[in-house]
Amino acid sequence: MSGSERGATLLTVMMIVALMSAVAVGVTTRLAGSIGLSRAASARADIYWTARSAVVASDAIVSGIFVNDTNRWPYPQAVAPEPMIVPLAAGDVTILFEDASNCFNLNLLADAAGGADMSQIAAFTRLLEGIGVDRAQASGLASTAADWIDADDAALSGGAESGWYMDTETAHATAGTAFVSLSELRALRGYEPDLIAAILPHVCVGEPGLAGRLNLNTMTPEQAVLLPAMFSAGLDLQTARRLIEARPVSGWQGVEEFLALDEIAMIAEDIRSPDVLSVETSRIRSLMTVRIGNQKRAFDIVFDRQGDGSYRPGRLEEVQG
Ligand SMILES: [Ca+2]
Repeated sequence: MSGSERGATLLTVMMIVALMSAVAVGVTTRLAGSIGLSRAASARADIYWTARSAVVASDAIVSGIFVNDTNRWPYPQAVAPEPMIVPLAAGDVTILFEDASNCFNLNLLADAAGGADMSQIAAFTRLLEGIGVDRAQASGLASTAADWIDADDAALSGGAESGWYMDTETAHATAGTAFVSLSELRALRGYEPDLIAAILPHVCVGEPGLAGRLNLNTMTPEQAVLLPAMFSAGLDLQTARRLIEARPVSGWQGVEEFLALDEIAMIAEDIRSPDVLSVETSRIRSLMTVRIGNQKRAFDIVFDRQGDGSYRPGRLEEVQG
């Protein structure tokens, strides 16, 4: 795609947001008048419909442009300037794209048949240890998360199944199926608010069975905890952090270059999982902030890269606080 074509696509996308939003807002305003909705309720509806428009626009950008590029972050400013601000009649919407590849997909804790995946549970345990949870507790928390989505009713060692939750104040069952939202973590045994806050920057709810890959070139030192967790138990956190901090300015040209580093090459091959590494993007997050009148709300949607290189949108979620 040429530069002028990209510019045209971007313009189209901005038109989509502005037009769809104008139509939606027109509808809710009329609706509000006819059924007596308050002005505040009407603004809330306008914000929601504007966010939906922004999703359509984000999808158009991600599927129409990103796929045709090299898929290396950052994308050229002409394709996805950041942030992209679309003015609206009564406010504006800001769209910001981020590489969201660097996370542990909680839905890998159970396989396609609904069975708990012990190697992924071990990986999640290492991740929890990496953020400061002690080993015994980390193992139980990882099992608890696997029990939440696995198909059976038998609790893993240290885990918890419906029987345990039924006895709690807000009796509920485990999901028994893949996580739909990270907000579900609040319902899990032992997942206290402080712990969830520490975990959230490192986990994601990806498509079940879709093993997203880490992007070595966008990984921050804080995210380096994902390397001992997902790539190799033989790599310690301090070394992982140091390697990310010492990354070449223009990034590693390929995974091979990273694997050839002394600290990595010395790790036995049978305890390495190079398949989780990449220098490309596998997830893109679109953060959409909608401002209408004096109300402002933020939403996000994540696009997961499929085997054929295309990106599939996940679920629109409101970003809290
Ligand atoms: Ca279970």
